[in-house]
Amino acid sequence: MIKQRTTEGPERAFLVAVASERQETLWSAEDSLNELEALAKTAGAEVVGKMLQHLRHPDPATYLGKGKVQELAALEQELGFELVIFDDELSPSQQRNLEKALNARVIDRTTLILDIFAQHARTREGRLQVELAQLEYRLPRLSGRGIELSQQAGGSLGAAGVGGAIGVRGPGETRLEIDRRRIRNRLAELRRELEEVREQRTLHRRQRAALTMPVVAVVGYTNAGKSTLFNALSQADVLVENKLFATLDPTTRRVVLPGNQEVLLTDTVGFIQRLPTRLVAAFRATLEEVVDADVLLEVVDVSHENAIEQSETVNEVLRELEAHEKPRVTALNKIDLLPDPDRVDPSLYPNAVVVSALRGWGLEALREKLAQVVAEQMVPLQVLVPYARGDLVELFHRRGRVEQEEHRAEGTLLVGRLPSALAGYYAPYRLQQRRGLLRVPSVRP
Ligand SMILES: Nc1nc2c(ncn2[C@@H]2O[C@H](COP(=O)(O)OP(=O)(O)OP(=O)(O)O)[C@@H](O)[C@H]2O)c(=O)[nH]1
Ligand SMILES: [Mg+2]
Repeated sequence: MIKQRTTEGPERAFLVAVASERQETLWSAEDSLNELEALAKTAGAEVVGKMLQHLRHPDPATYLGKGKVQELAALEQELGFELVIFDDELSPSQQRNLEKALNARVIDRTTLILDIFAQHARTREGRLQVELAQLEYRLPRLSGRGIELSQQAGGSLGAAGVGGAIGVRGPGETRLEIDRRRIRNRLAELRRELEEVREQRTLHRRQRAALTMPVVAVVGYTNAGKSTLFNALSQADVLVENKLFATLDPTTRRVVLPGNQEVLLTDTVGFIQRLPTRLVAAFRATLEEVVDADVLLEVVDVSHENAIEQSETVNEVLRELEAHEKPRVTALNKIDLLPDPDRVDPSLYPNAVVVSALRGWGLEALREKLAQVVAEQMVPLQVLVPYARGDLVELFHRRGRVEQEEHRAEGTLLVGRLPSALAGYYAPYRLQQRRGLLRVPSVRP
């Protein structure tokens, strides 16, 4: 039986992790458990205790060893928690067995992350994606326990996931009381709707591509300060919170970099370790912003004790998305929190600049670095534009980077770099370089 929530206020949660010998990631079980605590608090729980067991392998039936399960049941009597969160993915049978042995509801890391996503999804696409991911995750876990689940879901789920119990909130209308057949139907419907949204998005992106503005995607671990930096660079007003996954839906703004280079800056959802691939897939549309970007701006919270693990996790996710080879600028953020900022070694990261997004430190250097890396993505061009085509001179200034400009008798000489997509417009006015001298081509329009 699943215990109903008896009191208002935060759910009391107990956290559990197993440190197995076969360490798959570079994260230690302790650090991961601490992160789980931050996640649980973000979801609105009050964490009343944590437990870490060292095991060769997690127990296939109960995840924890039998003795530890008993210990946990005793702690439950003592501390009175109603929720146990495991820092791993539990199999459906492990979850069932644990719920039998305990009075409390049992959820795993993935369910918790999905719950936070559900709370933070704002756009239609975000909501669809979260619901899809939740249902896909729940479907195999439904077998034989439909009745229990409908009791659990009854009444505790408010609209838009507000006020529900952790792990069973959802942004859509779908609730656990519906049976598996209805879930399957809903899944098909969601996929269809998402496909529609995706088509619109592709269209939107094509229109954007026609603007030929380079796209810079802000990426990084959750809570690294991406939205704060995004706001500082774009004077935008994106929700900034000391919470994990405050941002779920991508936001895009036009930003003018030094040298008048315009770019589209996109704020994105944060990454986290052990985000199941399935989940990453559900957020494909959101992450397409990353896949599509010309340049990545990675934000690293250098004040975090796991800054290296976090940055490596970001690399892993980028690799999964096949975006890890894109040109990258790194913002080593929250430098204001370090007692000894000089100890940060920017040479460890690609094109790194030390900043404090919150205090506005280092932003000019970062903008310069971004302009430089964006410019490297452009083709070098030397043109002599007749005075009648002032629009092309203006376009070069707006979209490209002018390194030299001279007003000659025949027109305006421009030397610089331009997105390759625009180079065609200047084909009639191109100059070739010979023996270091600029020469007007013999064939003129
Ligand atoms: N001290 C300090 N705090 C910062 C800095 N940058 C961001 N923060 C704080 O870090 C927290 C997270 O910032 P966000 O900008 O929401 O981080 P994010 O990377 O967008 O997080 P998600 O969207 O949740 O993945 C907030 O409390 C910010 O105020 C900084 O340079 N210095
Ligand atoms: Mg954010």
